[in-house]
Amino acid sequence: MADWKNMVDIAAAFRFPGDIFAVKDHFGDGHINSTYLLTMKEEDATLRKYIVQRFNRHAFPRPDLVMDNSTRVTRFLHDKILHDGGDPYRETLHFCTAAEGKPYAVDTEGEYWRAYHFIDDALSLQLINEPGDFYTVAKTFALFNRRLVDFPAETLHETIENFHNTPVRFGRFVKAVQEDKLGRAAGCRREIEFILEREKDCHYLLLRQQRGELPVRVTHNDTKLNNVLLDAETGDGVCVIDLDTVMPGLMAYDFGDSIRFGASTALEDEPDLSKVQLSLELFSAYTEGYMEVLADLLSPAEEQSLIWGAKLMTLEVGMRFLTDYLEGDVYFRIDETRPEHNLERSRTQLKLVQEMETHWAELERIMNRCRLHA
Ligand code: ADP
Ligand code: GN1
Ligand code: MG
Repeated sequence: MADWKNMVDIAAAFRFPGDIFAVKDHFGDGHINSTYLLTMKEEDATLRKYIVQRFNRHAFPRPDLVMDNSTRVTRFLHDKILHDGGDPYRETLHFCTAAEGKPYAVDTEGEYWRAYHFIDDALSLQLINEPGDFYTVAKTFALFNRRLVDFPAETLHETIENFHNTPVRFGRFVKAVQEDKLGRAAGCRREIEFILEREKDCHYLLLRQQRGELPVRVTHNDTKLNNVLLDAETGDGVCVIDLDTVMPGLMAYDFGDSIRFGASTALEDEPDLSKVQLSLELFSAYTEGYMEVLADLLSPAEEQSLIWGAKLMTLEVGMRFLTDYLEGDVYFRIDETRPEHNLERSRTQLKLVQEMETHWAELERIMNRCRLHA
């Protein structure tokens, strides 16, 4: 494996004690960075695991700023968790330091790497089988937002510009359709039309933020189900991971992205659309857990924005997958045996948008019920 040699240098750069015992590549299911599980054998034969990641520089032009955000946020969380009587080494990430105390190392090819301690006896899910697990995931993400409520959001760097600026994402999509570099647009006319018909919707959240109706908070911005670790034995929420996009944002982004991914009855890239539905049961489980932790903190306008968050985060990612398909799969990693992977991903998202529109009144009813019970 080409990366093994690389891993020797990385282990040395982070001064991990011991010798490399095992390297597992393609660890996790992320679409952007490259994740490895590294096991070191220490002098006394102890095996210690680390998560090692190489930054995708196309997505993250300034890894140093990403790490500045991540280290400040995790230090802040560390103190909060201690204060709450929790175990900070289990409930938040701990980054390893390299030369000059930096939380990243740069290899000879100019690639940026970072590493953190592996959290034992925990797992992340790709699909929900038990609604109770989704309720737990909701509480874990909501607690993350809650603990960061007094972190000064304005001091965080924007690690990816306009990350959840849906109108900007729409503009890039339109450009990709017009350029149609690979001649793929003819094969996805229906999907393109579906998105174009929703141009006005793209402005919903931003407009309310600009009018001062929605506060800017510290948000995670990538609240996929698999970015929460659950205790392998008890199923309790353990830790929110994947902090690269922690930035100033709206609560609706985090609530919305969780629903987008986790309240679906199928995987994000399920090719058989008849299997893809919005589960009202899962929506309800998430909303219940979320409201239990955050209801007293949200303004009425924020509360009202949450369902819109679900629709817009889903439309936005659907648009981004389709943009990438039209541009030749330059952003999201695809399975090489699936040339239409990004198109298939886009289709599941658009199907979910449609389902949300159809069930809008029910979603509102569930939201109101959960708020009253919280
Ligand atoms: P990606 O950018 O690839 O999504 P993540 O940071 O989400 O990277 O990590 C990928 C997977 O690795 C996670 O879904 C989780 O299962 C596992 N993982 C990540 N960090 C840890 C950790 N500190 N301890 C244990 N497992 C982890
Ligand atoms: C990417 O890195 P990962 O797989 O957690 C993407 C998110 C998308 C998601 C779709 C930095 O997340 O914005 O919502 O794929 N991350 C980045 O699954 O673009
Ligand atoms: Mg992840």
